[in-house]
Amino acid sequence: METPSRYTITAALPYTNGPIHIGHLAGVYVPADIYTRFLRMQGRDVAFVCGSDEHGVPITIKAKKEGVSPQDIVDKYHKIIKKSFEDFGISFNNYSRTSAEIHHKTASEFFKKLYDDGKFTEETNQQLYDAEADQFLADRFVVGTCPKCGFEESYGDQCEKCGTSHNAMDLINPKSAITGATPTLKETRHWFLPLDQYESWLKKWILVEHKKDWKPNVYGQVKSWIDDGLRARAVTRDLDWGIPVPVEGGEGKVLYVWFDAPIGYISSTKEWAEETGKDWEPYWKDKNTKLVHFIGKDNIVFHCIIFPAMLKAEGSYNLPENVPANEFLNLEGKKLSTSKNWAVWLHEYLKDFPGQQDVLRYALTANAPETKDNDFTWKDFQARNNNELVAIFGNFINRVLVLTNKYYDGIVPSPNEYSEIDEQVLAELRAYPAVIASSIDRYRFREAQAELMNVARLGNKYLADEEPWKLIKTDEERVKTIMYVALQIASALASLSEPFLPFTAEKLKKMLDYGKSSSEAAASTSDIPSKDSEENEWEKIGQETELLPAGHQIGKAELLFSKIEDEQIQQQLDKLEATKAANEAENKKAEPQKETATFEDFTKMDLRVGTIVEASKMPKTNKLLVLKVDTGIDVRTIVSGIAQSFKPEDIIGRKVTVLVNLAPRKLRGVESEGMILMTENGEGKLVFVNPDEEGVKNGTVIS
Ligand code: B3M
Ligand code: ZN
Repeated sequence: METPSRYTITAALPYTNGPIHIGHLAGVYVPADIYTRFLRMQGRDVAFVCGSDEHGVPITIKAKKEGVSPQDIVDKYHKIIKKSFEDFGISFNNYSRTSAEIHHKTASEFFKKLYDDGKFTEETNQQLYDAEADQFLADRFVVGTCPKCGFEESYGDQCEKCGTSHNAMDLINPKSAITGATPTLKETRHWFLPLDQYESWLKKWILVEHKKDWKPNVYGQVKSWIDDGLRARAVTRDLDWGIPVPVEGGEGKVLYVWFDAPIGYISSTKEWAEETGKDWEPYWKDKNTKLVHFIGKDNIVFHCIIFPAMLKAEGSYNLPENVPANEFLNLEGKKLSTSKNWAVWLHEYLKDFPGQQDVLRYALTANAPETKDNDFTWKDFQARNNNELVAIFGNFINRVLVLTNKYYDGIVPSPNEYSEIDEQVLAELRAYPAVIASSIDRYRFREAQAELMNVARLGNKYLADEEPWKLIKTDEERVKTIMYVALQIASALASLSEPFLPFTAEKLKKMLDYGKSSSEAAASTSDIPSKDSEENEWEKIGQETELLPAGHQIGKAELLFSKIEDEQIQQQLDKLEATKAANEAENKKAEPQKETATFEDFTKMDLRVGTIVEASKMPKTNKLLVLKVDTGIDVRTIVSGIAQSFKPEDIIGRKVTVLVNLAPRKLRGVESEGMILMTENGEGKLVFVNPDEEGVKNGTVIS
């Protein structure tokens, strides 16, 4: 495509069944935001849209589990997710939600159009059914073995292991995710999108036309699906949560979530257009608009095959120019998981690292899973901050600001003649905008950010080599030139860092009193592009012009970044360690039931409530406590193996359950006359029997 007249940038709509974590940010939202901010800085006309994906089975499952309605769940998480995006500077033009009326209408009309145009096939066939739950089993309501890779916990519509998308009936050994039952079959009628009819068109469109410009991981996946042969996909479901099927015979059915969700991009654009008095249609239909979908790799099939086939079937929409999907980010070597709580949640990060959004953005981009799965570790996060943001970027800026204020009361000095080094440094600086732009254009955000850091390195090295703080005593005129050059580099950094580190850029611009703030930039470019009429900061850096003229007054130095201490990192590692322990306890299976006891057996046991009145450690052991227990019948001695869980002084006065007629026995020479009933809490620690105690699970043995 020649230079597009406008861009429609979409970022995957997050499922609204939990908050978002670093994996979401790294895989989708930070790259999409870098791309968009960069385009806006070039004066381009951009619609950057997203919203909450509020339909689908995971949400109904979560609602069932919590005993609330699906609407309660999506209301709760929509708010949290939206706030996280705002907090991290993800600069959507609009963040909508698929429960919005405008979306229901748009998706419904889209379906109706395809239906009226005869683009669907209708089939009545047998589908998996859970009689106990009185529910058809599709998508995440059913798990079983993936027919392609053998993974035993594949979902009905997609295998998380190999990414294959399939029909629930394809699963081997299916089980209901609601009751665990083996499903029966029941007849039902649905509408299908006959993907097989789009196969040759998809082949040409992707495998020929986009062979060169799509990322190899995306192209490879798509090719393998097409090579395997495409089959018709049901686009309706027998569920009650979703968008009602708007045609005859559709009663009691809703649109498949993956049919309605991508249409959410269109509804979000419409909502934005309505709010800002724009026309949404050119953003989706004008041939000179570039449509780009940012997604994670598990969404490739939906954005590269199914949604394009839907758009093609409709007929009037553009197709994506590119789908720069990322691979996955792991956390400390393990797959991120919402259900296992193996994650760094954005709202929690901000509590622990207030104001440090850019540090996370930076670390995630530096490690972005662009070509392969990658690992986030807290040590690396600390190193990126301390060794790069603080030691290079922050250090350079601080020196420039402090020295300019100290030597010249904050007024940019007039330079004298440039030395060869000055010329060289300025020439290098001028080359960076094009280098960074070229990486961003090719969706190589890690590379782009590494080049940005090289600009800071250039400045840092220049000052370290020229040592103005020494020269000031002997050659004041030379120092003026050095500081002038350093101030130009600092200004360039303020602009070039904006797509990556928007909060830092804003702060730096304020400190230098330079350029447009990012919020101003976002506001001005949401109108008509202003390429010619307004100054393009990015381009300016690449030209000869000075960025900060002599005589310009700058402000005071403020710290851009601060060191992250070992203790802070240890705290995060401890948090993960606790999650690991909790998961292990959760996975511990209940012990099998013992042999049947008759009622007579049971009545033989004399259980009483007692109070511990004395407690002391049994000499020379670390497991046993000697207790005196008031049983109501008498005060007797009981030896109990609980010394590792309780201090004697803490349990005096505790009420306990006592088996009083257990045959006495001698332990280390002390006669024990009974037993105190104990159980374990969620962390495997002994506790006195009190089933209400935090973490005590069903099936925990009392002994
Ligand atoms: N909600 C899947 C996900 O969050 C899905 C994306 C929809 S994009 C139209 O991974
Ligand atoms: Zn699989």
